[in-house]
Amino acid sequence: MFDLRKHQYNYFYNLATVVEDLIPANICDHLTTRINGIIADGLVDHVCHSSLGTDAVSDLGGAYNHHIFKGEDIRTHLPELAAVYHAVLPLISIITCSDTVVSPYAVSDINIKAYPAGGGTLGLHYDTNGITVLLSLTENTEAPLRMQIPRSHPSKKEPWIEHKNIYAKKGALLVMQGRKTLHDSEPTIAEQKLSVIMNYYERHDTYRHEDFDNFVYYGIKPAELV
Ligand SMILES: O=C(O)CCC(=O)C(=O)O
Ligand SMILES: [Fe+2]
Repeated sequence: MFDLRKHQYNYFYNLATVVEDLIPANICDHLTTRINGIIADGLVDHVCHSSLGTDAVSDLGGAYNHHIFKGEDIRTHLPELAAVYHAVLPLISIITCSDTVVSPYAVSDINIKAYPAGGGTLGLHYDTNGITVLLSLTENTEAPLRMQIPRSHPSKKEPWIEHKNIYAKKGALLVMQGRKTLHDSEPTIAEQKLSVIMNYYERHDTYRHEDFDNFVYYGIKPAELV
């Protein structure tokens, strides 16, 4: 049974929780086949750059190598994923105990990052949006999402970082406080990894740095924050 308290605890204390078996495996496989057809037809961009990040976009300048489906690509080719994005909003709202809203940014509201086998990756960064939700379409034994969770306690002299690796489970939904945890996607070796990224905000806070989308989608180096 769905254990709301467990998800709220994990979301707040561990900065992420995973709701398993949200979408049946055969539906994920069907979506994967269509996604790979769209990539093979050259209809979506390949993001491939490294060392461009700055503090302005909360990025540490790692390597990026994945195909990207932007908001419009999803609405054109995979409209059912846009429906999922809207349909799970109440679930996200109760897990995060927040007045969750869908993103007002049409390029980045819902994306797919398709990491190819043999080096598909995403550099170390914080997310700009308050609530990040990842729907995994593949089951992976490699290329985990690597999270750094900042910890501190009055009984300890220094704060410390806890490292956590989360491997993609087909059909699972990960709900994460992406602004509070540095994270990346470890390079793939032999497997493809497909993440559907759904960005949500809280009603009172829909901030997004204006250079961020040019950086992540088009590899344009952002200006420093002044
Ligand atoms: O695909 C992943 O595991 C991570 C994706 C991510 O961090 C992002 O899109 O901001
Ligand atoms: Fe992220």
